[in-house]
Amino acid sequence: MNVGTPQEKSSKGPLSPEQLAAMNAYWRAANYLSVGQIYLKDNPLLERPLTLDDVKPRLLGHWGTTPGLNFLYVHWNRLIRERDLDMLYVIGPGHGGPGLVANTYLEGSYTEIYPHIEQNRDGIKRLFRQFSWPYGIPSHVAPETPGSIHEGGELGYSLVHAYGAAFDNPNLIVACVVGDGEAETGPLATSWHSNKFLNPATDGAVLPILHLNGYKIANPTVLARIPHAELEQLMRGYGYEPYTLEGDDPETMHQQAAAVFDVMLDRIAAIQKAAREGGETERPAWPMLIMRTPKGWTGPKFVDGKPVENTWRAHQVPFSELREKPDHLRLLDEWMRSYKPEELFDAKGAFLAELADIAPKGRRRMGMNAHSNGGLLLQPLKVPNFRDLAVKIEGRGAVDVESTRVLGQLLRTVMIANKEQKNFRVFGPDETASNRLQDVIPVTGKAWMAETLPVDENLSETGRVMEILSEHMCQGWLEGYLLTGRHGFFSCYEAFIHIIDSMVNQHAKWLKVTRGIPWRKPIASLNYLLSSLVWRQDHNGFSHQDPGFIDHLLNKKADVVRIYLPPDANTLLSVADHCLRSKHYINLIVAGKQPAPQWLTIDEAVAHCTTGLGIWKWASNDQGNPDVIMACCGDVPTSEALAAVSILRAREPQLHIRVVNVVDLMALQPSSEHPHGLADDEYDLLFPPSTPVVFAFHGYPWLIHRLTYRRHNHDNVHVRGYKEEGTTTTPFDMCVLNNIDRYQLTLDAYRRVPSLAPKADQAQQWYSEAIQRHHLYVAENGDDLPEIKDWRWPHNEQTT
Ligand SMILES: Cc1ncc(C[n+]2csc(CCOP(=O)(O)OP(=O)(O)O)c2C)c(N)n1
Ligand SMILES: [Mg+2]
Repeated sequence: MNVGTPQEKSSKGPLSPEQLAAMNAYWRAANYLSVGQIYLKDNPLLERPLTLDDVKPRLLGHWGTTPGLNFLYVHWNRLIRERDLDMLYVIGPGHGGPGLVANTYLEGSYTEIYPHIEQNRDGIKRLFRQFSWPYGIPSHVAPETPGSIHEGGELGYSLVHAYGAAFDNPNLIVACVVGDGEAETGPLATSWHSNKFLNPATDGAVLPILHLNGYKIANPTVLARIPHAELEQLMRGYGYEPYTLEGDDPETMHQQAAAVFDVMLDRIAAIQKAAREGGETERPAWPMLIMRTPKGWTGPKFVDGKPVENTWRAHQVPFSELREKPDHLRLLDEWMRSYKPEELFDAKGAFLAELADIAPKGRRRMGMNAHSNGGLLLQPLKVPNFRDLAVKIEGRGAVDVESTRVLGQLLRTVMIANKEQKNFRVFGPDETASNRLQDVIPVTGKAWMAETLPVDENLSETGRVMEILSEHMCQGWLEGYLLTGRHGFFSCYEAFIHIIDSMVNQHAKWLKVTRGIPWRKPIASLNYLLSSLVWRQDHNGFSHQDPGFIDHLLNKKADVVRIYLPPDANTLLSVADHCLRSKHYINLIVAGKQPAPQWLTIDEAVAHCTTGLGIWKWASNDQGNPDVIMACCGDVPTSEALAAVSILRAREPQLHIRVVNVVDLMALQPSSEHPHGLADDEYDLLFPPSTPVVFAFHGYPWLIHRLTYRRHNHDNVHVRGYKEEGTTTTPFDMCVLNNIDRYQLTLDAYRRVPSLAPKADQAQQWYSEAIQRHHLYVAENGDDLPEIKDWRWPHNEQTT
């Protein structure tokens, strides 16, 4: 069905003349306030002719997208009031920030949150001045913008965020504007498929609006330059029922918009009713709108003889040479007066009461919707006692366990415990089982609204495990879910998490900024498990080897990121328990899925994770006075370091060796740099000044230097890690290729400990022979030497 095609242009429609006039006036007010924010620092009501003194010295902002966003806002307001809707507004072209600021001001939310932006002349002046002003507010929708869950600067994520917000919010409607340029991005192009995962019975609705204003910054958009029928087919192919709204005459457009939205909202209500009351289980074709309106609608048509409205020239500030060209000042004056501010604001500058009255009230205002401030709705996650799942330790390293499988059992108990409150989901790009978290799946199954075949397993319309082969989708859904006050967990292959590097940047910014905004309440942490790690890509090889996400995350603000490398299942349980309960962080857990030796009892694990790093006394023989410290971080490096310790202890029984394991990477930093950082005196007790440190690290070695460069003993720290030598080979050969193997670590000790210096040449010889033996065996047998594969920690005492 197609409502409001251009052929049907008529000023008749569902709006009464009074309603139409009020809505159009409201829209004019929003447009007026948007232009004012971009251009003015004074004379906010144009009570005197504009002068250059009224104009900001630097003109920053984006006009082109804004009138379309404002148009929709006033229509959402009508629908919210008439249908008592719980509605969230997500805008993809986040550079339309002035529009959302203007609208939240007009509806009163802005002044309620920021009382100094009063509803009068002074308030409007401040509203204008603060925009894109040093220490004012950003030009895009941002954490500061009421009603936004979206840091709108980086395009591509609106629709996936909208779906994330809608999951498990059956009464919510998320109106989502997708920029036609934004629609060209990979993440957005995939986001349409979210409708295969949205259950009309138990989730809310997403109402996508493709804002086809025809242009990006400097180019036409692809979707605006394909035949309309092809675009509709594309949307149908994505599983939507497309509607179209096209035109530029305001009054006609208001009527047509009201008509089409009534139809679309009725359609959504019918879909939900059929699913909720009629037991309909077929995937519905949800309505979506193609809105073809001019870029920079109602703005200047020509500037300096060139067309601006309905072209890419309207994208940012349509004209900016006000100081050089007197004509530009006149243009601005005319443009702003075309909205007739004297008919919109009273003598004191307050928005006219009869216009303000058409906005929704209280929490129904989109600027005040509680879902947009998810911390307000956050219920603590129920995390059952992880100690019940502890791996029993009968001898250090005596049993091999797939650590992440144990984590899967914890996630299973969490899924069960929170099934009723429906606020926990697990996300993964088709890797939940591959990462050995499969025990969580059967609790609810995996979300799936598309077709099923008998061969399928565990697919369910009410599944709470979300799997789609798009890291962007997993990340975006989870962000939307968290930002609206729920909890989640994302597991991913280590190498491919880089796909969402940029998305996590934006989320980290959101967390950083919202920490400083008192009205934004903390949300649940974004929890990652990276598994299928660099060291154990036996069957995949180089393409699957990259531990660099740790480095990426480490650049973020210390009060936002936490990075953990638990060396075994019990430490993983303790770390995961902590992360799941935490708020407002990005927690990165790096843990292997392959069978690996288990080291700590659950009590030891909890104690170790609490400090973040510590001496493993059972592996050390330093008696408080080490000759060398064998440090390790990560499961495979920990095993190699311990194997090196066993070699050293056999060869050099007099040597005092201390083993330090690091779980919480941030503990290595000085306490001045990170809240988890160990105080210098405590650090010096672990790593006494002038004691050589041989450090085996999971990731790129220079990262450890970066973290410890200010520590007293830094000159003595010698790090081994991944140095980009990857291939399809045996697990131990990967270590050898990157010089993090037990033989190399042993040799490093010989080279660095003064008392061993006389034996260094001899050790070098021993090393060469060992490596040669390894190479020959691997080449011949395609597997590691038995002494490597079957190695066990030899200094076992009985532990329970
Ligand atoms: C991922 C990303 N790439 C590039 C940009 C730079 N950029 C800002 S606005 C814009 C054009 C957006 O066009 P569209 O989505 O059509 O928005 P609108 O026309 O509504 O302004 C671009 C390329 C960006 N913000 N994000
Ligand atoms: Mg556009």
